[in-house]
Amino acid sequence: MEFQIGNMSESLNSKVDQMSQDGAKLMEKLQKLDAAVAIIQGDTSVGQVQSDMQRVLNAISRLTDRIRKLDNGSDDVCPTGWINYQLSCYFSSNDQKSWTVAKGICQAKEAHLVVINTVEEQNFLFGLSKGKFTWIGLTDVSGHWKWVDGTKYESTPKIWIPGQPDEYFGHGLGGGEDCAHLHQSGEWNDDHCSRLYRYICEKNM
Ligand SMILES: [Ca+2]
Ligand SMILES: [Ca+2]
Repeated sequence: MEFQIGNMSESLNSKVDQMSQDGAKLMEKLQKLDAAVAIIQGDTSVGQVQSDMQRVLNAISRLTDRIRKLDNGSDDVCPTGWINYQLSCYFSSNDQKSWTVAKGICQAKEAHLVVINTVEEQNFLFGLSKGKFTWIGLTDVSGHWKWVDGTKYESTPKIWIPGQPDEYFGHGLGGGEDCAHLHQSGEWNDDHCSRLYRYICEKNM
């Protein structure tokens, strides 16, 4: 009996040993996993990838809508008076408004002041603006350049006239220059937001 108990406690001991070794290995793996998660969380490019992914998903959804419209035999992908380019519709104004009023007018049209996502879009917009000063949906009134639809400024092309934005103060209108517009060349300048320029609204097809 004593011998049996002795054997049992020996095998129990060895099982406990084994379990604590397994436990230690598990803990080691958890720590490695923890470290890996910390590295991923610290990697800001993950956020960028997520926002790129969101844009692709949005584009696919708009494309699906477009295919559905074409299927229905309707080719008017944009409202009357709007021009289609790629996955957006654009409204180019004939009247001239301050940047803030123009922004509100675009919103009332369920659109936003144009956001320039690619060089191709920039080239298209240059054609649309016909060399006239034209507000776009870019402002640094907050201290940083921001697109009106939340698109990250860092992720888009920057087509400033060399030397711009210069936050010029000498115009006597109060403050500097916080709103961006297409200049004659189509390149961008920052100007006083109260100036009356044409504007382009953009919305999804
Ligand atoms: Ca755009
Ligand atoms: Ca300027």
